[in-house]
Amino acid sequence: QHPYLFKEIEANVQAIWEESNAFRTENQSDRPKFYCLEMFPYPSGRIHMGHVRNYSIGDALARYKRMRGFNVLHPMGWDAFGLPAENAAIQRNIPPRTWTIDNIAHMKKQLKKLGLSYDWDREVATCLPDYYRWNQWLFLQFLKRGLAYKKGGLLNWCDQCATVLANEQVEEGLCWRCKSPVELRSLEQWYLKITDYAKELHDTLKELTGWPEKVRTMQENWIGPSTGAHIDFTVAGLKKHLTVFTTRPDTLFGVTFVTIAPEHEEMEELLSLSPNRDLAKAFIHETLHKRTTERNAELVEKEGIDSGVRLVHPLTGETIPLWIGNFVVSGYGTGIVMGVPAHDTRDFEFAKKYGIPIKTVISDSSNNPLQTQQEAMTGPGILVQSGQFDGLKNDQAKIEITRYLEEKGAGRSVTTYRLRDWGISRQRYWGTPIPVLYCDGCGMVPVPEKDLPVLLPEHVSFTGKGGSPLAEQPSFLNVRCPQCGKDAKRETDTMDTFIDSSWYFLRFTDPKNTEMPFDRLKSAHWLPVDQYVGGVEHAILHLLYARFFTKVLNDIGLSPVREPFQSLLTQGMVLKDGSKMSKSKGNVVDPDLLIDRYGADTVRLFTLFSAPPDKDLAWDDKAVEGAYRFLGRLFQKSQELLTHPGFQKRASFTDELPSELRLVRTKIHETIQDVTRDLDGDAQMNTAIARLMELLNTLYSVDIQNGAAERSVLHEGLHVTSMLLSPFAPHLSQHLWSSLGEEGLVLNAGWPKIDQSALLRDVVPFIVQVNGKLRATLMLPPATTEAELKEQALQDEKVTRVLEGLQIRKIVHVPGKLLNFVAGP
Ligand code: ANZ
Ligand code: ZN
Repeated sequence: QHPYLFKEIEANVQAIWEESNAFRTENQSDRPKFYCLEMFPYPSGRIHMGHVRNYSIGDALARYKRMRGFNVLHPMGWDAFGLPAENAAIQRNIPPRTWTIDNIAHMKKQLKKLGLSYDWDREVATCLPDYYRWNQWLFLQFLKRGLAYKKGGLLNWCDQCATVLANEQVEEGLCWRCKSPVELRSLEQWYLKITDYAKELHDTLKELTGWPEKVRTMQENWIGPSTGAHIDFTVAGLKKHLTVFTTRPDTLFGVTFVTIAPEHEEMEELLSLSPNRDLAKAFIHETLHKRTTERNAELVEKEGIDSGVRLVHPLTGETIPLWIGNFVVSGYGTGIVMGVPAHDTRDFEFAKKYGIPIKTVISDSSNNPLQTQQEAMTGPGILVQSGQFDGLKNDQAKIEITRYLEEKGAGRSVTTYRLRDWGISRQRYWGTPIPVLYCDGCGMVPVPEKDLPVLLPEHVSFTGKGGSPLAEQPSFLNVRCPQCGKDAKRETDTMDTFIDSSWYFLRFTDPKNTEMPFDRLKSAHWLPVDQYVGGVEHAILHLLYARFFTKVLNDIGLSPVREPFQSLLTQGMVLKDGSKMSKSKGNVVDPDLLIDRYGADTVRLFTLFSAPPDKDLAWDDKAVEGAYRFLGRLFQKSQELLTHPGFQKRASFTDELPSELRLVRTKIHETIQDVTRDLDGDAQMNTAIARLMELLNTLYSVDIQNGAAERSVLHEGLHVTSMLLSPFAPHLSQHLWSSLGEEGLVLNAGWPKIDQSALLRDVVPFIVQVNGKLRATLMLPPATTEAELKEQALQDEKVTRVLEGLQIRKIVHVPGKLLNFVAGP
């Protein structure tokens, strides 16, 4: 018995990796590149099983590709800005920086204990000035190009987190982070113009064939394209028009009112000519107040008021009243909607409530124009009461009416997107300061590039009352205007931390650059990321922002590509007792304890073996034990060989092997073939590992006491196993590799070659029984006849021994399988 001393083995192997700088990646290489990336973690304090799974999958791919001859870039870093650090500061009086840096140190140790093959020389932490200065620099580039702007408006506000949230961060009216209800507040903040890229972000989704379909669909829905028309309504008495967005230009002749969002930018000017001004203003005030208290615009009862402003219908010249309505969303379309009560349910209810006329312009087969006085007719039909367009099918009318409007200059076809600009201001401390300042004389002034980084002050006090501590910090706040030299104030908002992760994959290609965020040539060598691995919870936000940044950086001439991630693997969740493993559910398994008890290889192997990477993984203590037992048995069998007095390094075969051993070799080489297929295809690591388990079972049938041939075959089997297993259980594999007499790292050994001649299954096992009891297994060609089989069987000593003194009475033969001697005295 040879106990599997995983602690010793893992410590030794990790020391070898460390000493030989095994995971360092050079930018220059004559091998093809492969960029393997896992989503970098937030340094919350400890690694959890979700991390372990994510990183075990990525590491297996990185190691596999490396063995297959690629120059692999496999970096790791820390998404290190964010709220928990500030909460820790408030609760425990530790500076956010200290808390974060300590956590990073601890988690890095944990990752190293897992034996992950990261090039730590490329480590980045986004909270350090050498990283975030480039956030600032990039922000200035966005600003120069009009892709960053400041705007006032109603924003999602989480009181608990005391910060603004992007729309993406509000889930069913609740804060994505703390789950408390989100309110609307009127604030000024900075935006990035992601909407400028909405079309491309949408249209190129279909080219991302290496992404899971479900992630592409989620992005598609998020960007939310909608085709229709912009139609202009002239404002009576003003030399201007209001533009509506509609998906139903075919209903244009049925417009009886137009509705504008209460917070619309043009409201002041419009109301200036309204006799209804005071009432309208009161309505607006009340509506916006209700929105903040009732929190969710969609849940509020539809209400409106006639603004008193009058518009002119672009085709009929009729006078159309402009209403202000609480149901019009200010950030969608143009924030102004044409009301067609006969054919839109919401408009119908609104018209009924306020006594607005209902005019039918589409008729279905029943041909009764009165029906729309009872309910809206939203289906297809033929145009009526629509002038020259009468009689057209409404689908055709969409095209014709839009074309006519285009000729008249009163409309055009458009595709709008649900996607809004990305609000990036956060009223928090632990983030990248937005590099602008405000001067009484010069207005908003960007911080000159040479003055970057705008450093986060180290010593700030946290009151816990919300609001940015930066605004309370005079040494930070007060500066001189770089343009006129007068007193000025810094911007105190910091950037959404999603900015940090929107370009970190580019920084990894050149992480120490002090002149630029990254070198163009280096990024051109490595991008796109060949394989990205991470949680599906990032399917929308992070991946969309990263795509957006990549496109902008490409337009700036920095990024070599327009799409950052060639292939995406979204791993499933780790479940325990049927629900997601999470602190709040109190069902977490601590990876440290597991590593201590079973070793890193077992933990990694379990997470990879128990489910395909993209499926949920149910925690199962028995399966952990199973992974552990497998590694122990592998170790045991190898020790049996290594301690045998006849053990030779690099055993080779005598030319003719007995048939059982030939079959073992077939299994060995089939395993190479199958594992390779599993990994090249859909990264089916679970089946790859299952095959290695089967192979070990076969190797256990080899009895090395029998002779040198057995020892040679076992040697080959273990040698191949040490290579095939090394992406999954790298420590034991490396240990085995060295024990079997190989030099250096198995990681650099290439991938095992298939011996085609071993693959030919020229013989199959035949079972020989005497009176139903197994006495021998003979390896013979499948077509062996009964007579040949009998002849072979009667030459086998194990069979003849039991037949001694007996008469053969009958022979049962199952062709290709079995021979049973029925014998008696
Ligand atoms: C007239 C009309 C007639 C409409 C009809 C529909 C049916 P999707 O498909 O989601 O893009 N709309 C436009 N902007 C809006 C806003 N900011 N807030 C609320 N509603 C808005 O929806 C587009 C339709 O939603 C548009 O087409 C407009 O109403 C409304 F029989 O215009 B429709
Ligand atoms: Zn100035």
